Amino acid sequence: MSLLLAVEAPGWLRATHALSILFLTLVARSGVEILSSFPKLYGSDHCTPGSELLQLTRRPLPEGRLWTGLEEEESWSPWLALPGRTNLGLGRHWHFASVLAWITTGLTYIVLLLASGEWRRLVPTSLAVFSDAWTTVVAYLSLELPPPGDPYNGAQQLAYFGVVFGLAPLAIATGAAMSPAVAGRFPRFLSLFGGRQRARTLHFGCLIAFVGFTCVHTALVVVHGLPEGLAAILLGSTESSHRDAILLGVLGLAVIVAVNLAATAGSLGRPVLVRRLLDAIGEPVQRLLARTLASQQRGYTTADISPYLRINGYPPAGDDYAAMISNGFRAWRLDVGGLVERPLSLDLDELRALERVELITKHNCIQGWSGVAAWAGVPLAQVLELCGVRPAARFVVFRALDDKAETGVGAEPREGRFYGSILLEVALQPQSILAYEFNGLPLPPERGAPLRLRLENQLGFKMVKWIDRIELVADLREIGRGRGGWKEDHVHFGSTAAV
Ligand SMILES: Nc1nc2c(c(=O)[nH]1)N[C@H]1C(S)=C(S)[C@@H](COP(=O)(O)O)O[C@H]1N2
Ligand SMILES: [Mo]
Repeated sequence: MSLLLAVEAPGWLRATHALSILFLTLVARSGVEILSSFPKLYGSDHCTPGSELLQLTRRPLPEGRLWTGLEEEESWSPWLALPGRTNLGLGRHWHFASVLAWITTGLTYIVLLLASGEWRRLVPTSLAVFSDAWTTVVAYLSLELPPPGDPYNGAQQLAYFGVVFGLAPLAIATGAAMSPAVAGRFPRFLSLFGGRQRARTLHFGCLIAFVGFTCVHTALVVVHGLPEGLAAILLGSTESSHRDAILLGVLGLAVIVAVNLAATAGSLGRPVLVRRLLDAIGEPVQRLLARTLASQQRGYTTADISPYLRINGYPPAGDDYAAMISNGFRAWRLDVGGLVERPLSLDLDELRALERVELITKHNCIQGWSGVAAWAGVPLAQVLELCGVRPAARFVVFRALDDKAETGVGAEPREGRFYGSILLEVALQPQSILAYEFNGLPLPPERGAPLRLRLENQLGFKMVKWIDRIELVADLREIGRGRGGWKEDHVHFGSTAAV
């Protein structure tokens, strides 16, 4: 009987192997949750409806009326997605926390692999590995066991090497490329993958490859002799007690299932608590990225503008907003207050008289869709300079005119005025603007007329539309439910959205 696993497996190798299985189940399931929010894959960053490469939804788009991206969201089962049932916010918290744990485990493994000389198991050192792999695959396909390797046969060595040094780094890189802060600061990195949507499609391909590898790998361990395989990878040697190995294997599986069940049930039952725990890991990383990676999007021209940019958020309902539209927003004013030296009240003409910035940039919605558009407006930094920010201020809060009790769609709770907040440092970045023009025309109502935020290193939900008031504050706890914004309060999005 040939052995699939090395006869001797050191403790650190067994521990990192076990932990990476656990973390990968969480990473994969929360990734599926994120996908459920926009279950469509594209080859181009325009995400033009109708040009999908793959669609995991049957629902047609609404026709003959204004529709929003949130109406494309699907609710998937908690047995598959973590946590399931349209919980993109919590799914993202799980994805980033478990991905950090998985990467830490993987790095530990690789460092020890290189330091211990065990890398020789994994890294092919001669071209003979290819012919050996071929012989091995032919043997498997003719339902025979290939001759034993030392410790692995060619096909095993290539597969393990490919997963550790090819697939895992690709999954991490394509994930990072989807971060608006990373893509905004390092546009060339995004081009490496042919854009955000190709990175996203590749990232999904990585999930399929991981699942495929896991199935084949497990099947081959069974074919080669499960008890011996388990003894080697759990207890360190094929000579170890097979009975103990099987018991430990069953126990390990039970732990993985229990952790997944607890993660799902906890997230659905106590979302605020779970979110707070996971935020302790994710939020500091997000803030660091948001502060240090200011967007430098520069490469786009009018030729890059998307034929159709999706919309999220329905315009304010009711007569007040309709009246504002019909009198050309002459009655509208932007109030700026809070921790400022000079409170301001500006109308549109006064805002237009300030410095004007024009941007052609890529918008990244938290759901996953993207698109390029041209924006014009006044740098937030200039408005903040006009009002004089007091030293105690740390956040900028933006109040909007839309009330979700009237405009909510899909899984959105039907309550509360929309608002958002950003770190003062993000507000001061050069591409953070208060936009009053979209693709060369005054902002249309559905885009946030008369004034909306553009923050090119953040996800779309941070870019509050229909703004009528800005406040500088030292602390977010007193505002709304105290989590930083309407999306943060009601659907558990993280309050900094650099990733
Ligand atoms: N006031 C308000 N602003 C909002 C929203 C909203 O619902 N209300 N949705 C946000 C989301 S999720 C996104 S992706 C962007 C979409 O901007 P767009 O409609 O111009 O594409 O607006 C953001 N700003
Ligand atoms: Mo969004």
